[in-house]
Amino acid sequence: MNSIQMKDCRNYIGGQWVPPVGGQFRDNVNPANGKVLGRVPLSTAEDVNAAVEAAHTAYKKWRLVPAPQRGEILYRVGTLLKERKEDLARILTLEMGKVLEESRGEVQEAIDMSFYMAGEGRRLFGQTTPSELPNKMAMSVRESIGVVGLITPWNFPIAIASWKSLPALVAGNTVIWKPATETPLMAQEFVKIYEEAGLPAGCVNLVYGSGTEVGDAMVGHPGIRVISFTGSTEVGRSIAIKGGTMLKRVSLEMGGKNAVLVMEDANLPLAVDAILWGAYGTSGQRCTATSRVIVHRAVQQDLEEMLTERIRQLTLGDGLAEDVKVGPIINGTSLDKIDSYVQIGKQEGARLVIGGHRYIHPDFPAGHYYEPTLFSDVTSKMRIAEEEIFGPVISLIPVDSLEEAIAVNNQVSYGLSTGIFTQDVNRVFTAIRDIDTGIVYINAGTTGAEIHLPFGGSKGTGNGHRDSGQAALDVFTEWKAIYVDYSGTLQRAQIDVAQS
Ligand code: UN1
Repeated sequence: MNSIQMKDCRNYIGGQWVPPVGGQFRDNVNPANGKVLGRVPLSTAEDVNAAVEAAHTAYKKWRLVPAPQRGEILYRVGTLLKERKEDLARILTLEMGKVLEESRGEVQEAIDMSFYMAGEGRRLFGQTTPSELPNKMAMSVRESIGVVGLITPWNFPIAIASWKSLPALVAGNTVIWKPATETPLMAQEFVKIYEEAGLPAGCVNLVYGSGTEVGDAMVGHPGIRVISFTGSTEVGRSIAIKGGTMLKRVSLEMGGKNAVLVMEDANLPLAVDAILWGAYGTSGQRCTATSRVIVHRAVQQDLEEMLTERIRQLTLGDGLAEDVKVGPIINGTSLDKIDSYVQIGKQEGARLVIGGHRYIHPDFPAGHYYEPTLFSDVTSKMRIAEEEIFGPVISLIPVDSLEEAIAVNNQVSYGLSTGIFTQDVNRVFTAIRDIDTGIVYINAGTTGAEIHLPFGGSKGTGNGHRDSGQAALDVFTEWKAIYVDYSGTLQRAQIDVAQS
């Protein structure tokens, strides 16, 4: 049963597509209809060891390739992604479930990131600064670090992989990538593009498998200097602990409990559009999903009615169908978790306005669907207002002022993204100052980050690093400070400096 089959994905190590040493696989299932798309390797530490060895060999040369030339390869990656955008988007929907329009948007995110990081090949700016001594020059440069480990989630299988792999590579590192077991095809296609773009063998190595086996082996491998992880706070914390004892750089992007704040002067139709998109796009399976709506009591009823009316019109189904607005949930475990939170919400006394059940699709009974769900009269202490659900569930929390709205927004243990709807410029700037999340939107929902800005958050969401944007280079480079003394004498810093 475990012998290699046609539709099996393979690891990519040192430029070769190879089956996992232990020969174990599991099915890759389309969440929209339960159909098996192929199999994904369940690799072991042995595969990780081989990948690290290949990455080390490749690193010796790759670090010396001039960054503008590394950037050229990334530019070709962007061009190939662009040419194949439609095919890639279809594969993405097939194995992950998000609706086609969103899949296209996600592939576009990887295209944007490729061109952006290709340009970094000609920047990678350091600083020059005067020395305190005469005839001496001082500067700092970004240096590559070595072999880096990337652990990426299924909800944005190519965008997040692009946020991490492209800056790592342009900076001269080599990569071991463990994608989520739910989205192996997307990883395979992305790596094929790296291969075709001319990336030398061993610069990107793909090792499929579980977090407990492959992820753990990566974190524990002394040859991997950086771990960049996106996933749950629970797993992120354990990576930080283990990586920390080995003095690794660990960059974590974890959960969210994002809110849209709707003030009494808000443009309500606009807020409704944004909330629906933020909450039910990707079926709520985004770190940035809108999961709380903190609403001024004066407009609570209007907002609730407008949302309910629009939720009724949402079509659930296979994301490949153009009329479908809400796709499936990734798997049965996630579906159970979402439903258990809905039960908790009811027990806690929240008022279920609409939704609240699994949806059995008449054409796809084996698919995993959950009705877009809205709770109202939620209080900020309820678990549904505090914990990440990662599904299509919104909690409406009434408040009486901007100050209270911001306090409720900030009281959760996460800090990723917040949107606020108000027409008042004074409130806008107060909100920008006092909201404690890493991303703030004014008159827009909680999703829609662009790749050239830092992505990430505070508290339980992150540990101070950022994906994407210039900030991503900080994860994958080491600063080197360089002093060039051309005085021909011993000049002692701090001592041989003329005092005034
Ligand atoms: C995520 O949910 O993990 O801003 C990433 C957004 C997307 C990225 C989301 N551009 O919603």
